[in-house]
Amino acid sequence: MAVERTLSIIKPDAVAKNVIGEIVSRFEKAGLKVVEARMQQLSQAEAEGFYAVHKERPFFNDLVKFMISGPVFIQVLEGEDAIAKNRELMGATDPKKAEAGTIRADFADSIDANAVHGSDAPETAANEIAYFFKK
Ligand code: IDP
Repeated sequence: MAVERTLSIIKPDAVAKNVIGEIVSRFEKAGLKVVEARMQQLSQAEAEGFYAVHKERPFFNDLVKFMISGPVFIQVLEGEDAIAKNRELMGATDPKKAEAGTIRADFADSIDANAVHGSDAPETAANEIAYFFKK
């Protein structure tokens, strides 16, 4: 297994619930290391740009509105198989379908307000990390 980096965002619903620490702790216990992090209020343009791949989807406007509804906690996680490991810890997009014990099963209220984002593949991870953490 290769050491990878992936982008994780703790979304406004989870930040508002005051569970940043609990979520980060799950990453750390699974062997993922936080190598970059910051709290940020996204602008509309930043949220639209980040989710540009979904711009034709019917939920796009609501997704952007939700992502700018409060601050988010953006991190780069590093570790063996980090991309898949993070997705596993997150659980399914729809918390009703997420496995028990996953972040979304435990902290998310709905498919719209689903607590976390995580990159889904090496190429998107590289692009998403560069989007928020410009070197
Ligand atoms: P992911 O976050 O699990 O990778 P994606 O399919 O990339 O899921 O979708 C991005 C985000 O868009 C989801 O996390 C969720 O907040 C929102 N989303 C996806 N599908 C729907 C839907 O059918 N209705 C409302 N929101 C959705």
